[in-house]
Amino acid sequence: MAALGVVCVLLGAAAGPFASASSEEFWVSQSPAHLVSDRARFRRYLLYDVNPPEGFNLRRDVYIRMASLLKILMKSEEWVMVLPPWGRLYHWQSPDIHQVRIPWSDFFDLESLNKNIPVMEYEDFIAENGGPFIDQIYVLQSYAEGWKEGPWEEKVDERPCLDPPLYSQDKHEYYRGWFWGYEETRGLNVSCLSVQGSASVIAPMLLKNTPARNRSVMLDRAENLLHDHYGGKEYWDTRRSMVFARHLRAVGDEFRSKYLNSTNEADRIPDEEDWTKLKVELGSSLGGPYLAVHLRRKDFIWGHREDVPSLEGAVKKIRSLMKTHGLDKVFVATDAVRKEYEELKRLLPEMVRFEPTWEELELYKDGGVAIIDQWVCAHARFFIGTSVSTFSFRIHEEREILGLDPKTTYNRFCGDLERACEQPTHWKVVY
Ligand SMILES: Nc1nc2c(ncn2[C@@H]2O[C@H](COP(=O)(O)OP(=O)(O)OP(=O)(O)O)[C@@H](O)[C@H]2O)c(=O)[nH]1
Ligand SMILES: *[C@@H]1O[C@H](CO)[C@@H](O)[C@H](O)[C@H]1NC(C)=O
Ligand SMILES: *[C@@H]1O[C@H](CO)[C@@H](O)[C@H](O)[C@H]1NC(C)=O
Ligand SMILES: *[C@@H]1O[C@H](CO)[C@@H](O)[C@H](O)[C@H]1NC(C)=O
Repeated sequence: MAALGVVCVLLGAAAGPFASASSEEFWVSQSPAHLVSDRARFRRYLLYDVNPPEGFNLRRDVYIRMASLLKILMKSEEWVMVLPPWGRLYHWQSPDIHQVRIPWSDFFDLESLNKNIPVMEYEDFIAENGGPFIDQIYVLQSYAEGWKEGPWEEKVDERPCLDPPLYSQDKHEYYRGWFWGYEETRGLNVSCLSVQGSASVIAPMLLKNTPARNRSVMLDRAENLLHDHYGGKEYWDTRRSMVFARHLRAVGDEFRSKYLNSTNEADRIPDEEDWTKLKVELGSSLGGPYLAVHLRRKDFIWGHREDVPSLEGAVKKIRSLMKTHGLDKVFVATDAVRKEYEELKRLLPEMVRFEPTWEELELYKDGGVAIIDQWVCAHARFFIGTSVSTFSFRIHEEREILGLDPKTTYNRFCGDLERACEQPTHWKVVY
């Protein structure tokens, strides 16, 4: 039986060709078994994916939760995190641009990530594993009965799948699914786990499994696991390790200097590449001589939310902030659709925005452009964002890491008619 064959190959440290799949293009015929170090040979792989509608910035948060799980697993065994390729995100709508199977190195600095936990790209996993097979997939879900009265309890149990599974068996009894656009990937087994609690709740279950048969484990719908210690040292270690890719930082820096008269030296922003050595006194950084704004629109205005301003309201606030802080330049990051953006430009003609050429967009993709926007916002003397946008939250964190004064960071626009306009919470870095 085919499934058995795969198990044998994996047991044999991916050494030989795999008969029933040998005709298929994915098969790595030159198995690099002799190149694989002992450590690699015995380590186990943690893969994960997130509910498809979730955006880029929530996914960054799920990475932090998975990293904390990985740290727990590594206390008992050798594990490595396989980074889920980016793609098919709802908000990444630029036409004619290929936006699937994007490796993490397009957006983040892998060397920096690796200083926190061992990580590898999915394609490297395929090569090291000897093929695109995932031994065990757990689809995480809540409990059918919900959270009953009584004290909060952390638990995990194997349960029937509540939703129709997103994986279907092919004629070889392999499970096929989205797998980040890697159609050739197969799961050997899929089952559902009801979970309630933080990421660590699932660790005993993964450690109990026999490694030889469950070397690679994927947690799908990983957002169902919560943070172990939101805002604690471990949270911040992982967050700080999520340094943007060097080429995107370089584009952002060039833009700052060219259009906003902003350089690290003049802005008193530390020039440290290594996040493990970057520790700044809050308020010691000054930031560039501009106001930065994150105006989240699209679905935030379709819902007519009362905590989101009209464009007129936003521009009024922008003008007043520029005056108060003596800033004559304003950088705007926004997802506004063209028509609304033109209206904004009419109301605020002096605004500066990062507008990629088609070539640049193709190169950096929507995710890279969003990162450049976040980078420029993170370096401003004063920042104001949009209520409960994770995009704005990630900018807060970046500014906190850079050591800007919290007063210049935790600000948000208020809805035109909003009465109690509560401002964002200050989360201090724990080193
Ligand atoms: N370039 C750019 N893109 C933006 C901006 N605001 C939103 N976006 C895009 O819209 C997406 C939605 O925002 P995210 O924060 O990532 O999505 P989310 O996790 O659903 O979070 P919310 O903002 O809370 O909805 C982002 O990933 C970007 O692709 C912006 O200011 N600049
Ligand atoms: C699939 O995984 C479930 C849950 O771990 C397990 O009960 C079941 O025996 C597995 N099936 C196979 C064929 O390995
Ligand atoms: C993985 O481990 C579980 C639990 O120990 C087991 O039921 C399952 O059969 C294993 N999966 C494979 C593919 O062997
Ligand atoms: C740029 O900033 C420097 C101070 O860092 C200032 O001396 C200079 O006048 C500024 N240039 C412009 C064009 O605003």
